[in-house]
Amino acid sequence: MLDLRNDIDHLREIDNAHHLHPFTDHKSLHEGRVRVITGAEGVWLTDGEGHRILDAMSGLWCVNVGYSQPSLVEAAARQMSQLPYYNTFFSSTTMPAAALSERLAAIAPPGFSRVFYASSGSEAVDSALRMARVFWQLQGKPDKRIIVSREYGYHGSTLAGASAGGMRDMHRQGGDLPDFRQVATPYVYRDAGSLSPHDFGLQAARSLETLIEDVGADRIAAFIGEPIQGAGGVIIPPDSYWPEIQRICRQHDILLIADEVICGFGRLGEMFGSIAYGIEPDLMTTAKGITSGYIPLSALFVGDRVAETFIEQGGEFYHGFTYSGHPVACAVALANLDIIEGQGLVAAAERQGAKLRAALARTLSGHPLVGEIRGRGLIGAIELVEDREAHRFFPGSRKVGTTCRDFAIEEGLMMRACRDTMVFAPPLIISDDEIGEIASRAARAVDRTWTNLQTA
Ligand code: PXG
Repeated sequence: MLDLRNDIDHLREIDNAHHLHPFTDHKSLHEGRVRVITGAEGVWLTDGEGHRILDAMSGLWCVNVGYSQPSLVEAAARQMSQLPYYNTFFSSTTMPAAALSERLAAIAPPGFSRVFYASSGSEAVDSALRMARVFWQLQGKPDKRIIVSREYGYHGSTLAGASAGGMRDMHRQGGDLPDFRQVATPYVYRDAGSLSPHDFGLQAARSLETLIEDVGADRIAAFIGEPIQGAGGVIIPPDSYWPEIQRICRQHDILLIADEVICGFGRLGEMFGSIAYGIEPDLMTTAKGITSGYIPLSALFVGDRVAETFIEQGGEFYHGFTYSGHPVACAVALANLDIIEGQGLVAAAERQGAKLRAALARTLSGHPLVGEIRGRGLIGAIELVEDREAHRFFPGSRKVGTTCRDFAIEEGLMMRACRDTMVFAPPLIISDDEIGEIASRAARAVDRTWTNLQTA
């Protein structure tokens, strides 16, 4: 085998020649230079040039326990040597799949006793949507098919996930199945205007009620939403929002799906976002933090009302994946939960998140480019704006967000730009010193963006 570790340029060449990347402008990647990541430790990445980059994004919002946890590696190796694969179809199970199910049921919010496995967040969402529709078929209401989601929602990249999401670019590229509708999102900074956050939260939730009046509750299967919207720009709802959504769903008998793919497993300072916001969903999709990204796994938590309907009524649910309940992935998830619980990482998310927001306030509040710094637990955002008084954003053509992201990476900080909203979600193991590093590096990136705008 070739040893590519010492030949990063060769690695770039073969990658360029043979690898099409996800969510990528292929033309510009081919004209530019792919970033090679060669290793990672704790919260730090190492790139092909030997630079150390503080990963304030936990990869893609997933490496909750950080990059160097030997117990996850050992759990995978042990399971691989004992039983590397067996499926959970045709009345079979494996030890890790059964044990993880019991463990997940124990930490789930009340009303959840069962899980359904897949390998990605998108598959968990797809499973939730199909389960919701079949649930209504079993209830004798086959016309309840429509899935309602929100502007800027992200629910994955399969046809169903893209259709459920609120990203128009994904709809335009074929993710536009019938029977999907979008309603407003509670984006306080952008839209509240003179309304109090409380009143604005109620108003945003009631866009669901308006849609129900329009299409009829007898055609709507489910509402899906992230407790805090992640990929859409860390949109944090006012406290009035979720109780009102819950009321509307209950009143009209619409299933409520909490998409916890980012919020789940400690990110918000509670084990699940639904606990943080007092949501009582019927279905809950999780992935990412369930194994801290060490190996693909997702779990759809199925509420008792839905699960018991399937169990009592019988009839095959024609749905599942080769890797549903993969024993190696489940074994890693168990080791991952040992760390999250054993090291108190849920409480750490709350504690370190507050410190991170305070540190960012010290280095960035009052900066002419910064409209707002917001967050909950270890997820947050910095709004870069043209006019702080009017909450006015720059025109997209100025590319302020991606400019700031590129400066941040040069400063050794991995952040992500959602439009001009800089978002972060570092590993839950982040130390006080590393929090200080995020704040000072982010401030340098924002300063350089500001200087760049003055001279452009
Ligand atoms: N739901 C939510 C809430 C997510 O954030 C998915 C579903 C889909 O998960 P999979 O495992 O199929 O990717 C996600 C994924 C980004 C980014 O750049 C966000 C995600 C994935 C990739 C990139 O913010 N979220």
